[in-house]
Amino acid sequence: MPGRDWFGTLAEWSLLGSDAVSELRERGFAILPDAVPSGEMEQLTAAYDAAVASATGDDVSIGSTSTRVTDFVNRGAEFDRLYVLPPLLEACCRVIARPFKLSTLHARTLPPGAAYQAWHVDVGRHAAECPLVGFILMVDDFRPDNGATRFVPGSHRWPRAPRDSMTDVVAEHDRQVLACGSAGSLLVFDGSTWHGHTANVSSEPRRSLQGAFIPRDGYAATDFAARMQPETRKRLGPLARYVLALG
Ligand SMILES: O=C(O)CCC(=O)C(=O)O
Repeated sequence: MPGRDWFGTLAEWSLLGSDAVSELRERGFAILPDAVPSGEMEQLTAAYDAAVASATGDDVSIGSTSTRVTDFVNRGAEFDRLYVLPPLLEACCRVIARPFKLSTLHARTLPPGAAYQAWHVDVGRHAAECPLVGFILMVDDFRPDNGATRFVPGSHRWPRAPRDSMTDVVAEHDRQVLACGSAGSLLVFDGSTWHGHTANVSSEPRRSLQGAFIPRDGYAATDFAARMQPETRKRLGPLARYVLALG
């Protein structure tokens, strides 16, 4: 028996709101406040800290401006809803416009003192993984002083990536805007939009959960089938199984 046509089902959803739809289309990104209600953030933040603290080995990468911990599909039930949030999946339908799957879900913490990240796009224009939808759940408020993500609105339609267009890839761009929001807000963006985090000059870390969706025939950066833990598998509903491209 053929599986359910999840893409067809999701493509009929209309939960994003017209402002977010037009921001995503015209600017290349949108901020969805309260994607996780404020009353649930304390528990999610505690789960984030515990998961990051217990991660080991190759799952942890300490970069020059942030620390990343991979695979939040398998780090607790608190994170299960993040990659099946209906407005996020609707954004995927709109931007990717064909069946898609999750490619990554990780934590990214910017410590105090983190420098600007270079302007970049998340996918090459001709890659099988394009279009890509990126998302960032703000675990802390994103503010101008703690490293809020910056974007160049409309740059998702530009033919060239920042490194092919700028001599200084951390310099301010005259059209840049900061994506600020309260903890629990979800930043959704077309991965071809120029972006990067700003500097964290505050005294606290800026925590976030980030991921990407790609066309279903693209190469996922995380092999969720191979990493799947039995306790995670037991929790997955049919939509999560579709999104994770599990057989
Ligand atoms: O953490 C952020 O604000 C952006 C991170 C990002 O764009 C990336 O790591 O590719």
